[in-house]
Parts: sequence; structure tokens; C-alpha cells
Amino acid sequence: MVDIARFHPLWLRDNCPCPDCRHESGQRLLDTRSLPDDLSVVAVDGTTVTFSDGHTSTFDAEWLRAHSAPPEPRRRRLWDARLQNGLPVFPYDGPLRDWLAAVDELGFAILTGGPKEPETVTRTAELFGFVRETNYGRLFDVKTVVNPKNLAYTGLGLGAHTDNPYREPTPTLQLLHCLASSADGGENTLVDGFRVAQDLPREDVELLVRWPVRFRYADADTELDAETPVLSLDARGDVCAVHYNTRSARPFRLPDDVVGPYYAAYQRFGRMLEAPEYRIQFKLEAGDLFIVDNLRVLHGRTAYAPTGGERHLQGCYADRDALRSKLAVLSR
Ligand code: OGA
Ligand code: NM2
Ligand code: ZN
Ligand code: ZN
Repeated sequence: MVDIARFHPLWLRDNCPCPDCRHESGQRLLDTRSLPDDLSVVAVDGTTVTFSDGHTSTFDAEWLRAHSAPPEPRRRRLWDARLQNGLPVFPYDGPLRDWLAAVDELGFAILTGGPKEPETVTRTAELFGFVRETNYGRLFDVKTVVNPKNLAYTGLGLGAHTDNPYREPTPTLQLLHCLASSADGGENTLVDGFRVAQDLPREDVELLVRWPVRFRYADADTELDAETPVLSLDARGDVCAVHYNTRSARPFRLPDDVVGPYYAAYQRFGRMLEAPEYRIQFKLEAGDLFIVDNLRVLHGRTAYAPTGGERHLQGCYADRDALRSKLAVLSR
């Protein structure tokens, strides 16, 4: 039995399921703003309620129970280096739902044995959603080039980072697909930024949340500049986004007395991101691909020899909303 008296009259009236109040699409026809502030319940019979505005609603007891519970806990599962023994690796041709669920829970997934053709990366994004085109193109080639405009296009190692913090909004997913990997080195590294933030002293988290950093990328036809904190909190007070990229961070603009403490927090966090106890590492072979939640899992790579072997990845951006939608539809 549900106790109708527990529910606020406005909440009940607002959620009336009758065809005058709800369209068959599931969208609300009733405009919440039209309800009188002093609305009250005048009669209750089981789960049928009559309100002071003359409307009668019949609720489904199960629906009431399901919708009055506290917010669901998040599906996300934080991880550290111990995940190395059980990496979320999926066959490229296996069920889509499996790897989408891994991205949702762990913030990344690795797909192996996929096509070795160019543009596989964008086709993979289209399996669940839409490619986010940027100034780097619909997709970008990650390989060593002459006169690189971005350090990604060299053989240099890259420390743990999130991509494109200078973009507003920042792409929430990145995919990288391997076309060639005969060069020595060039292994990929990943770290769960939410897990690292959990071990960061509270005062450091507060500094990284409180003071925004500006990030910038500029070349002949592009000038991107965005201001965002390194750590963002959601309404529950949990870390919900990491923006960290030492290559594109602009000089910090902080009050004089904050510079020292801010650097202490920033350095502690940044070094923890490279610490072996949090990091996992793997080498992509041609046909392999990985997808990361770009606001949670930081990626990097070890250096590789620009000659004597080839390393060629293709990358693209996409967004989480479509991934979660596809996952929900596949889970129905
Ligand atoms: C990038 C990047 C990693 C790699 O292109 O953003 O981080 O493995 N590349 O080359
Ligand atoms: N690339 C690979 O966000 C960054 O600047 C990292 C992005 C150039 C698209 C590199
Ligand atoms: Zn109604
Ligand atoms: Zn990157």
C-alpha cells in the first residue's frame, strides 16, 4: 500500500496520468504553472485523489513507489591500476550494448579486431550517436607530421590530459582508432580522474573547483578560449567533470595569496594522474579502437620513434547524451 498522505498535493496533481494532463507521447500537457499555489487534496479513495481544483486523478501504486524513492545511485564505478587485470576489452563485432555500458560505468572501453580502414572511427561513433565536428575536422589523423600545430601530431609522449578544454562545451567523448602501430612505443595510458580526485585532500579539491583556469588553442584560422575549473562538482557535490591539459592551459590569473596554494593542489592532482597506482596502459594494434569519457578519464601516450616504424591513429569526438540514449534503448 502507498500512503497518499505522504505526497505533496502539488506533486500529485502535477503528475496526474490522465489523458487531459499527459499526452500519449508521455509529455506533460498540463502546464505546471497553471496550478493554484494553495491546491489541496479534498478526498482520497485508494489511489484515486480529488483535488481542490475539482480534478480527479487515479495513480498506479507501483508508479508512485518508483517515483518517490530517493535519486538512484550512479552506475559509475571508479577504478585504479588494478583494473589492468580486467580491462573492458570487447570484440569490435560483439554486442554494442556491452561496450556502451562499459563507457557509461568505467568511462572507457577498448574494441579489438575492427576494420583497418580509414574512417572507421567516425563509423564507430555513428553506431551509437553523432560525430562532433570541430576545427580539427570530422576526424583527425594522429601521426607525426612536418610543422605540427599540435603536440599530438609528433612522436612526443603525452601526459594524462583531457582533450579540448578550450572548447565550450567540451566534447564529452573521444574515440581513437589505430590504423598502424609498428613503431616502438606509443602505448596509450588512461586514468580515472574521478578516482584520483577522490584521494585528493578536500582543500585541494576545493581550490581546483573554486578557481577557473583559461584554456586556449590558436592557429591560422582558429582561436578558441574557454574558462573552466579543473574540477567541477554536480548538484550532489560529486566531481562531475575534469578539464586538465597542461599544453593548453593559459597563465593562471589568481589573487596573489592563492597562487601558492593553487599550484600545490594543481601539482598534487597532476602528479597523481601520472602515478602508477592509478594508471592503466595498453598498446593498440591496427583495427583496435578506444573510446573515453573526455570529462572523466584522462588519456595519454608514451613517446614513440617517429622513424623506423609507423604509428597512425584516427580520432573523432562525439557526445555522451547519445551514447546513454542508445544504451537505454538497447536495455529496454
Ligand atoms: C590526442 C591524443 C594520443 C595518442 O590525439 O588527443 O591524446 O595515442 N593522442 O596519440
Ligand atoms: N587533437 C588531436 O585537445 C587537444 O588539444 C589535444 C587534439 C589535435 C585533435 C589534441
Ligand atoms: Zn489529469
Ligand atoms: Zn588527447
